[in-house]
Amino acid sequence: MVLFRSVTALSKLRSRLGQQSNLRDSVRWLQTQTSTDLDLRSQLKELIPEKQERLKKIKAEYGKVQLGNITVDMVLGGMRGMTGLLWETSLLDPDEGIRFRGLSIPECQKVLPGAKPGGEPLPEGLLWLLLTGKVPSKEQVDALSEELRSRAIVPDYVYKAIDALPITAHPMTQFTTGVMALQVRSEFQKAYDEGIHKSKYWEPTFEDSLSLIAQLPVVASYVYRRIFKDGKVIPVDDSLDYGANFSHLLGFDDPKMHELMRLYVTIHSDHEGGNVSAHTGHLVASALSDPYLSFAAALNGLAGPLHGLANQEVLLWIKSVVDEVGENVTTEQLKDYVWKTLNSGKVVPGFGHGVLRKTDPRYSCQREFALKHLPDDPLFQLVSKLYEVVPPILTELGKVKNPWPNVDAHSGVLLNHFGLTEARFFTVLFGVSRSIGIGSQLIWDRALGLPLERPKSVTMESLENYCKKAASS
Ligand code: CMX
Repeated sequence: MVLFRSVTALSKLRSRLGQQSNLRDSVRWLQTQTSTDLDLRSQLKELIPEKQERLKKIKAEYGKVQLGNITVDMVLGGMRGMTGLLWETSLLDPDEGIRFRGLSIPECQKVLPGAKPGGEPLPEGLLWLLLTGKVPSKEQVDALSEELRSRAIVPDYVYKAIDALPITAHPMTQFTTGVMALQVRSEFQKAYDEGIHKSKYWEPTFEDSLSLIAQLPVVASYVYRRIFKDGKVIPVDDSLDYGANFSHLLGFDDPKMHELMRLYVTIHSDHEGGNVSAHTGHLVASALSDPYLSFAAALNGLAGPLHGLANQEVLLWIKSVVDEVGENVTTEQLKDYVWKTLNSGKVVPGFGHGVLRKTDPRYSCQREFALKHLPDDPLFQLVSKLYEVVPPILTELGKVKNPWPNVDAHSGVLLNHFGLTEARFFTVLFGVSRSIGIGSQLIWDRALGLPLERPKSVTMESLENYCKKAASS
């Protein structure tokens, strides 16, 4: 990569020399381009020792401080409310929603560079923020865009592995197969085989994570075009940023769709560490599985209907409402449809959350986007109506802890509006986005030397015996 960066800088210099007569300017420009300011890896190298010291101090000074009590309900209830993971890149507040390195979504929209001033944040900027904790400049983001484009090369055997699956295989199955095939070139695995010292684990993890993030839009688009567009593949456009390029690779070049994709990838990137996909990636990586293996595992968790597949389920559910009742559905008809769904033993997709207790700000910012760009879209209007109809019904059930909509309640109708109508593909978009959060955290996992995860489990018998003993003493 160092070689690549020098070659890229030199070729840029050559083209600048072609454009400009002032050699001194060009040399000065080259100096700024190769400076560590624009290089994410160099930035991380500076930050890591400080964080390692901080973690050591926390362990030494506060190692015995209790973070809460574990109850039987928690053990039997999917570990809800049990703090058990260190996750640096983001933190979820039940009422406020997600904060990426301390910044809420509206704050990120304000401070992260867009393609144009005031535009939606560029996902590369978020990647920089998640990795370093610092808001990048536009120049830093542009340098990272270029680096990601240079890494967006997918070997032929990856396509062949996908092609071996029937076209009817779910897009997530095809996508994860592609990720597993990408693993063949893992730098981490190679370095480990060659006996790398553990203090350097983060370096090949960085290489793998960045390459993975760069390659995923290419693999995802291949899957999309293979299934839905007669296999005609579109090449990467060197003039476009990460989000716009992803949209372009899929076949959508409306500037509004580019903006949507930037926003989509940014808000789906990370949601602290305990959700199924993030936790799975972190768990698998704790065995020193490389980022490809870990991320493929994470994707398999994301593919479940209670997690990432919900964005597919929401659009299919909304379309089933339209098919059965029509677009101009009344509030009463909608209520009946929600009850019908619940009475048939299903969940209402896009509502509820394991941690959030208010409307998901990822939902709210997508609503803002819709109000700005597609206020008259009939499916958007239906989504708005659902906001009024569903929460009171879920509240009436008496058991739902959060009746409000989550991120998945909104994303599908936005994509559908711009022509990406194939709901079965949506979770793949979620997957591409998640690589930014999970990939960033995996680098820190290795930089901080986080250990193998191995919580204790109990049998029902041992749990009963423990509780009886506790009650009698
Ligand atoms: N529709 C119907 N019932 C719901 C519900 C919904 N949207 N949300 C929660 N419930 C039910 C649960 O199924 C559970 O019922 P049982 O006790 O009969 O099993 C009960 O209410 C209590 O659940 P909870 O504590 O409020 O929620 P959980 O933490 O167990 O589950 C979630 C969270 C997201 C799985 C759940 O709200 C759900 O199934 N929502 C619909 C699917 C969805 O939108 N998932 C996407 C979440 C965001 C993401 O990860 O991408």
